[in-house]
Amino acid sequence: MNRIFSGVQPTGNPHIGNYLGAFRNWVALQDSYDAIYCIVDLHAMTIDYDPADLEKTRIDAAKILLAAGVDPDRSLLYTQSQVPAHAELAWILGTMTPMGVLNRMTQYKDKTEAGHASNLGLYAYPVLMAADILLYRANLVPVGDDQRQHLEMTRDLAERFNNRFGDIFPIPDAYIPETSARVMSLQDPTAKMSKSDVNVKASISILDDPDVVRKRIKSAVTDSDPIVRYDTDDKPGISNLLEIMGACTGRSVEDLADEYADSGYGVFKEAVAEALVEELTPIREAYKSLSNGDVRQVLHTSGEKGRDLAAPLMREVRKAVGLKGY
Ligand code: ATP
Ligand code: LTN
Repeated sequence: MNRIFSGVQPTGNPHIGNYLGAFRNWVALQDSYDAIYCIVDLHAMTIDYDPADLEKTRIDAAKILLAAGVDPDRSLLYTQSQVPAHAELAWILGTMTPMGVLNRMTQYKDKTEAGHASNLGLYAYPVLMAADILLYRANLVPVGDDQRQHLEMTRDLAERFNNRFGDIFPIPDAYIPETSARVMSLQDPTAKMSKSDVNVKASISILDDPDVVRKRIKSAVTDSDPIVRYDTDDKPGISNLLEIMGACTGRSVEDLADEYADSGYGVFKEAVAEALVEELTPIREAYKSLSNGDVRQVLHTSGEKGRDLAAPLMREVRKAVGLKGY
């Protein structure tokens, strides 16, 4: 079976962008792939954080993924720091990553411009991400649209490594969904919905109560022309809501736009909110039924399996680069 790998940073409250753009596909792809899912705690350390919070957000992220349907009997779910080979492979890949390539990565620029302190970890973030993926010889990486550039860099690094040291890594493909790959902020529909947005009205968390979901959709920024139409340039707010509803109902945005064209924004927004409530309710309920102890057990078992899976690949890599052990 082909392998998929993906990761999420334990940096706060996961939102519907994370769910519709990524987690939902992680769950669906378990049927046809050997799946490895990782809470990337080493990545989360690249911006200012509180160690006590990190423990909570790691468990919470894992609990949300289990509640959403990641099945620990079929897939691995663990934290990156449990498998030290992620960091070792990142170092090796870092020695073959040109500075020019890292200078072109937009995330470092975006984060430092947003006020995050610059540090080597933040700069080298994409190299660690490449190591995550290549460590398990993943073929497919389900992510949201914002990870496109990192995936391109991962493919280039795999090729660079293979050309120099022999064919060790498959070249991984990104799996980016057609709708909802970039869920936008509800307050500024030209910006991505983000965990770090200080405006609480801009996003909906996966665990938000139905009333909060309804309130947030109701106050979503739209435009003054009352026609519901999919047009990301002229009507980014309405288009975002159409994408959210499309992802929740399995209907195309065109089909939904036809149905709600003349119904008025109020009625349309109510329908979007109900579709979202229906999608999120089972997850919220499953989340409540999971204990932190259950989650720790899953992480522990998967972490062991991850270390076992990574060991033979790392032996091959060490040998290929001239670091054969004694
Ligand atoms: P955020 O911007 O919300 O802080 P992030 O991009 O830093 O999130 P993660 O939480 O690690 O990072 O993202 C987990 C997954 O969710 C990734 O695959 C990412 O591409 C996807 N994702 C994040 N935001 C969105 C969004 N607004 N729409 C669709 N997918 C998203
Ligand atoms: N950078 C990703 C998280 C991430 C990831 C990965 C995703 C870290 N390592 C490997 C896919 C594969 C983000 O969503 N911010």
